[in-house]
Amino acid sequence: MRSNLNPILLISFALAVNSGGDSFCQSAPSTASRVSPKPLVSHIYTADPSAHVFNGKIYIYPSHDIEANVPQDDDGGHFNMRDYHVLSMGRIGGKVTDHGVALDLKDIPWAGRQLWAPDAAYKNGTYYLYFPVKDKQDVFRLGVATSKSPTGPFKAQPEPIPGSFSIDPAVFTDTDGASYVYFGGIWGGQLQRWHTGQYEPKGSKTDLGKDDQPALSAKVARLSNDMLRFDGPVKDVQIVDNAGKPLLGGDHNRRFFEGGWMHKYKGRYYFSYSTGDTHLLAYATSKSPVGPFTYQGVLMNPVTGWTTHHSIIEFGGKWYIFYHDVELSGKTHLRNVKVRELIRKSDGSIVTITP
Ligand code: FUB
Repeated sequence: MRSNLNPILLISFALAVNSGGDSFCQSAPSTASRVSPKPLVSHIYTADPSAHVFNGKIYIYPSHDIEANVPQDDDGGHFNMRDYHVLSMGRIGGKVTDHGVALDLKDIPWAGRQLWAPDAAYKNGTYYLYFPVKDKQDVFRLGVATSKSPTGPFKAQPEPIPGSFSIDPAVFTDTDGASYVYFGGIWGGQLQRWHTGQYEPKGSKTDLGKDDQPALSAKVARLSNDMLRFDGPVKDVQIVDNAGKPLLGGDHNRRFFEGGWMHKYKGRYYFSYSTGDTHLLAYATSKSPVGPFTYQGVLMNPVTGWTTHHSIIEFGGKWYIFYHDVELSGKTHLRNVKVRELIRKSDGSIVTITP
């Protein structure tokens, strides 16, 4: 994630028509509805919405954007968020409730600054809030906090998740009960600083590698039974093209940048993500939750604002995408969350949304 100001981006891109790997039968999706929904709330700025259905109700775990008057820099220093609020709604289009502060930076013993995009999960009577924040050495780590309520307040664990790094955790629980956390983000998300397996404090965008070499991958780790640790090694979320070749670092229209999300539809695993500097939400599919994933196409064209970040849920027999733009503020670090229906073709491929 970086700091460019709020362009309204019109970017042309190629939609993949796949014939190999995990592929769809139908041709590239057409463009979905052009009717733009309204922000879900306007009394605070919210972004990076991770939505879940708990007990028949929709809960949204967003970032809480604030004007912290931090100058923009290339590492996203102006995204200087300090707490999380949880939103809920009984139905799409219904009243949205803000449940207030669910976790505050000051109550995370190891945290330094910048509470970025969170996610949540539920297991055995406990709700888990996963979050990225820079530690006191200014290195992004993933933390976890727990509550007996989906709206918190959440109590943070005293230390980050051991072996965690970078940003944007997204937790997916499979139909067999196994939970996985997908994470990572390049540039301001520091993923490139871990390309040797150790943290390189002077790491920069040059560590992204060469344009003709495989792109940096998002990461995935299985979660332990208590949901508080990684259970096993951190693995690459490899994304390949329809010939089975890894996407390259120079393929900015298709390669992973940040904001990963996993959902399952008719037995197939859909890994979706932001392409960052090309401002697309793209997706890739696999027969396994840990991939490799075959690139399929674009979920959503660029929104207003530099960042684009989303989640996908099923509710009441329909599928929805939660995302953000900057309709309320016009500023790239003061965002607002929205929701709209996600339309699929009969083969499971997703119709591209143009916001
Ligand atoms: O909200 C801060 C960062 O902006 C998130 O972690 C990224 O995904 C981007 O949306």
